[in-house]
Amino acid sequence: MNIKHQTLGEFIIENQNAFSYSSGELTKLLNGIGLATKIVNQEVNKAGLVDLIGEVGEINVQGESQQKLDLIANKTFIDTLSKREIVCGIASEEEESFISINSQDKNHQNKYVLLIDPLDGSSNIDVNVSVGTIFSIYRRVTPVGTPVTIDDFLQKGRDQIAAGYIIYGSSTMLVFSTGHGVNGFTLNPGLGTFYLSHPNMRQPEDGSIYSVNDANSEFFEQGVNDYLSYCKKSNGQRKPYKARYVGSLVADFHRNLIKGGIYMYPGTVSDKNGKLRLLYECNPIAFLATQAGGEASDGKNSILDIEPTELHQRTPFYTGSINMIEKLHEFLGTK
Ligand code: P6P
Repeated sequence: MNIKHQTLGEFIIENQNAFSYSSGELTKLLNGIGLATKIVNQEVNKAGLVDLIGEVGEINVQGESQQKLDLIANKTFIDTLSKREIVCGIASEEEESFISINSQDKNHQNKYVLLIDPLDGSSNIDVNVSVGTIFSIYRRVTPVGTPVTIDDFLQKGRDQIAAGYIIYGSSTMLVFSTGHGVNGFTLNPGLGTFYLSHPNMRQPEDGSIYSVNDANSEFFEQGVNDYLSYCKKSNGQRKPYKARYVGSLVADFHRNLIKGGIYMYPGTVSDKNGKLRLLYECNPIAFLATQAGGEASDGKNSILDIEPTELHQRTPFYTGSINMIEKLHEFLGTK
């Protein structure tokens, strides 16, 4: 048993005074996310045994076919956090609009809003490849005591109070930051407890792994393809980089965070903003990347400085080791 590792609960209590706007609410919110994660983890781990794999037969707001586990994960996070009256609003990849959360006696007193991709990479579930949950937390900007509005969700990534992801992989890990570095917790499924297994995670400044769906390269701008050619070339100093692409952002990002590397989802001729969603995929991952000493850009500017205009807006997305991002920008002519 990991008795030497601090538990998630102990860690949160020990560090809650460092949280911006230190208040019990953020502590409750992070613990609520930990609880919802354990419930989703159980469903993901038994998906093949009960009729939980496969598609629902519905299309979500993104125009993507919904997996059964997408809906279960979405409902689990929304129900768990709504019942605890911790947040005043939730926006989800699986919901067309945001959800205002208030029980009569609370009168919209909660301070935080949550944005979430409940199960990213869910098309991988049927083939037992790692999937993940991604979350982003802001302090509301409209007056406490009033219902949340879209303005509470359309905030720049730099203003996040906290962000993180869960990776349901060979082990289940919760990785998050409250603006004071990045810490990773591994779930001991036998005990149902998260233990601090990766304290103060730092992304190596350099790496030799690139993650991209190469099949789309004929539609990439020239600078992206020039950078990919650079990655594949050996020269006197180095061998070609390794190509690693799981098809789950969380899995690719987690590996590159630990080993060093770059993840790319460029825009294309037909989809200039690419595929990934700014508010609940790119911003939280960008927050973690920068907190760990890495970088995240849209090819020109920091992801964290993009002024959002729509809940489900997309952006080209490049994140990883800071020297790899800089080299990419050289090829894009945006350095
Ligand atoms: P493609 C999953 O749908 C996702 O949003 C990311 O997790 C993943 O990196 C990407 O899309 C995969 O997209 O077009 O390469 O299959």
